[in-house]
Formats: sequence, structure tokens, C-alpha cells
Amino acid sequence: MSDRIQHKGLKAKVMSAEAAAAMIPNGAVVGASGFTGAGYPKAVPIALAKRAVDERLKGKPFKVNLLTGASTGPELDQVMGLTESVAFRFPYNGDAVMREKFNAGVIEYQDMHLSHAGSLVRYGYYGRPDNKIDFALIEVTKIREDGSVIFSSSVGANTAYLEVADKIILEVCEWQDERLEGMHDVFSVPGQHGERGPIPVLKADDRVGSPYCKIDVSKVAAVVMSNYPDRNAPFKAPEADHKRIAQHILDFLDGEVKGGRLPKSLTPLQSGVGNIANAVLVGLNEGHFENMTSYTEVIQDGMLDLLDSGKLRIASATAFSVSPAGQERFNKNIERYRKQIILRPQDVSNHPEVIRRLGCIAMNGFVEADIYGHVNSTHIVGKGIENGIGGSGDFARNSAYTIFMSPSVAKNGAISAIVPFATHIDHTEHDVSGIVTEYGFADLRGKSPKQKAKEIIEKCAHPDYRPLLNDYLKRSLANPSAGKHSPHMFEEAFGFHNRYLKTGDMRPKK
Ligand code: 0RQ
Repeated sequence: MSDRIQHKGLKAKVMSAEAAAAMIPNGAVVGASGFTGAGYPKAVPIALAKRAVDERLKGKPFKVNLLTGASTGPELDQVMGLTESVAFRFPYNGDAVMREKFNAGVIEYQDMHLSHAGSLVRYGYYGRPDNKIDFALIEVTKIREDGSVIFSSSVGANTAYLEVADKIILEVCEWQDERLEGMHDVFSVPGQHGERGPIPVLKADDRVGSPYCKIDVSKVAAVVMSNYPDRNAPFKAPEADHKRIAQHILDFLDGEVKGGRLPKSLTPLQSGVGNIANAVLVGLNEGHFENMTSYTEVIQDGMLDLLDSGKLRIASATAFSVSPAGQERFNKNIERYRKQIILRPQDVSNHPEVIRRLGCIAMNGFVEADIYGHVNSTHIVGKGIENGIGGSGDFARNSAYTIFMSPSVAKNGAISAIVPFATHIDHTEHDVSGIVTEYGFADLRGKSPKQKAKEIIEKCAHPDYRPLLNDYLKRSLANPSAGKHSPHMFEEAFGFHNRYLKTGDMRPKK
């Protein structure tokens, strides 16, 4: 028997993944661990997906409502998506199969700010009429003698699910390094409004909770051993456009330091996921900022580089999102990283109170931005959902600097990332301080909508689209029925999108 289960009573609860999955009934609400491909349960979801297929072969329906921290990996979202064993998914997804099911109308999905997830679940909006959920299904690295657990490579919404679930299934993952112990900082934000005290994180490196999470041992229905690795994709080496985007951001931050608005160590950095975000971190490592800190959601390879070079002092997040090579490096240097990395619940890592206090610099990717600075992070051509808002809204609304970045075009130039009117708005102009493409950095601070439009078109739009956007703006300004503050001609505002839907290209045929 594994020495990772030190609680005698819970040792007796060890069973196969299939036996644990058999406890979960059709229609159950399951709150699972997992955030950006890290720390999600694997053995039980695979068994659960198989069970869903078996039940259906017997002519019985089988679907659960699946809540997680954020995106997970193939052993959870992909298998449950492929078998259509999910009725409702919340609050974020990055899996292509699951995405297809949302966009085909087969699985219902609510995309939500990640800081809100725990609170909303504690209030019972995703559970049964008694405000509880049926199961918490949580990956841990270890169960301690007193029954408290050590989480694995993410914390996410684990604390909320463990609190409100009737029953708990723990997956003890032996692939996860036991030396993660000491990296977590478990602090529970109480559920009831009006009873909440401050979150005492005053600096990115403050620890305010406990390395362990106490659980109600009597609720544990099953303990399952597993040995599956987290599945994180390798990062691409930064492409030329990504490097240009990173350089524009570095130049902007440099200007802020020179202007006396930022210290040389900057303020805590929040960096989104993906290749562009990683390229910015690579750029920061080559730049001259020193002694930086980060208050973010995910630790990715570029952040390990910054910790290794000593440029970054501390990284606070809720999960890892490292490549397989990054994972190897992490395991090799885990003793050092433990002093520099703090993993918090997502309702602390993403909490507006803390982000506002720290004055973070938020840098996230976008799908499209319009000429007045409204940003769409989630919907492709206004219709299908890509991933979700994730933590971008938590950070965008509350950071001192909110920067959105993307290549100026997608799909070989057929789609412009800068459009007259965004077809879905996740972040309004009030929350956006800068928009960046490979062409430049549009600084939107202190500008009216019309001034923003000129800046965005001139600095960010691709040359193929700049004349079209200028033409739209010019005619809107001259049109008496288009309004004078942020003029729009509604009959043309979605002209780029309509053209794309008709011809497969936002550019008019020559
Ligand atoms: O599609 O993979 O088929 O080629 O979207 O785009 O350019 O590779 O950039 O990986 O940084 O993703 C906004 C989606 C950008 C991401 C988004 C297509 C493009 C490609 C990916 P392909 P890129 P990225 C912290 C913060 C919201 C959540 C967030 C995101 C694919 O940054 O999900 O910020 N953000 N979380 O071709 C059609 C457009 C497009 C487009 C891009 N205008 N039209 N397709 N694409 N723009 C993390 C968490 O919260 C967990």
C-alpha cells in the first residue's frame, strides 16, 4: 500500500477507479480539481466515461454536470466530451472536443470569471436545491495522518468543491512529486456576502493560509490510486510576430519606468496562457527589469526561466501550465522553486481585491478588438466559443495596467483582429489600457473613443485592413445618424464579419 495515504481510515477506502465511478449516479453534479491541464483527476473520469457508454448501451441515460477550476486535460474533458457524458460544463474549457460539443449545442457551457467560480458554487447555483453538489473529485499528492490533503499541481476551486460536496473521491496521484508539499497556500474565502473579511495578501509573496487542506473525512467515499501524468502541450519557440508583440510591451513598460509611473521591478505581472504570453516572458528575461514579482494564474515555462535567471523573485499562481521539458526542469529544481512559488485557490489568485491592491500588470491574448477598444476574448466571428474568459476579466477589470495582445490577423490574413465593432464583448473600453499587435502598441489611456479609434487603427491594424477601418471611421464621423461620441453605422458595423461568413475573407474581393 502506498505511503502516500497516511490516514488509517482512508486507507480502507482505497478501491479501483471503476468502483469509485460506479458510485456516481446519472445527473450528479461533480466538482473536479484541475486548472490549465494541471492537477485534474484522470483515472476516475476515464472510468466514468466508460460507464456512461455502458449505461447507454443498456438504454439508460448517463450524464453528469461537470464543474472544474478551469481547463483540464484529455483524461477528463476529452473523454467526457467524446462520450457526451456531460450535460453542463462550468467555468472554463480549453479542450477541442468539448468545444466542438458546446458549439454543436450538445453540451451546455457557462463561461465564468474564474474568481467567481468558488463563491457561486458555495451559493448553490450549480448544485441541487439544498445548495450542495454531489461529489468533489479531487487529485491530491498525499493524504496526511490527520486526513488533511496536499493538493497536486493546481489548487483551482478545490476548496469550494470539498466544502459543498456531499461525498468526496480523492485520486492520489503518484506521478505528482511529493515535494510539492509546502508550495500550496490554502485560504478559504467564506461564502456568505456580508461575512467576508479582507484577504490579507498585501504583497505577491505573502502566505496567508495553510500548506494543507483540511477535509471532512467522513464525507470521503473513495480513494483511488493513479499514476497518470498531467498533460501539458509543449510551447512553440516564439515566432517573429510574437517577438515583435513582446518587444512593443517591453518598450511600453520601459517608458512607464522612465516616466516614473512604475518602479524598475515593475508591479506584479499577470500573464495569460499561450505562445504569445510565453514570448513576453521570454522577452522580459532578456530585458533589464530586475527583482520582479508575479501575481498570476498559471506558471508557465517562461516564468521558470525568469525564476532561474533571478529576474523574478516570486511567482504566485493557482496552477502550473508547463511543457514536458518545463516539468522536468521543475522536478529537478523543486526545492528551490518551493521557496519562490505559491499556489493559491483561484478565488484568491484571481481576487479583484488583491489584484487592485497590488496594481498588477495584466497581459492577455484576445480574439478581436474593435476600433473603440472593446475586446472579445472568447468568440470566433461572434458565434462559436473558443475557450472562455478565464481569469482575463478578473485581471482586466482590476489591474493597474491592462494590456491585450494578438497578431493583427488570423487564418492567413482572412480575419482581422481589429474590427469596426466586436461581435462579443468580454472587456469594455473602460478596462483596457493598451492593445498590441506585431505592428505596434495602442496606448488608450487618457483618450476619448474617437481618439482611441485613431490610435488603434494606426498602431495595431494590419496594412490590408487599415484603409478599410479608416474609411469606416471617416464615414461614421461624417454620418449624422451615427452618433458623435463613438460613432457607428449599424448597417455596416459587422460588415467585416458578414463578408467573412459569405466569402471566407474579411477583405473585399479585388
Ligand atoms: O486557431 O489554433 O486553429 O490556429 O484562435 O489563437 O493566435 O494562437 O493565440 O493561443 O494566445 O489564443 C484569445 C484564444 C488567443 C486566448 C485566445 C484563432 C487562431 C488560433 C488561438 P488555431 P493564437 P493564443 C489566463 C487568461 C481567453 C482566456 C484568457 C484565450 C486560436 O488567449 O483563450 O485570457 N483567452 N485567459 O487562429 C478567428 C479571430 C481569431 C481566431 C485567434 N479573430 N478569428 N480565429 N483565432 N483570433 C488563462 C486562464 O484563464 C485559464
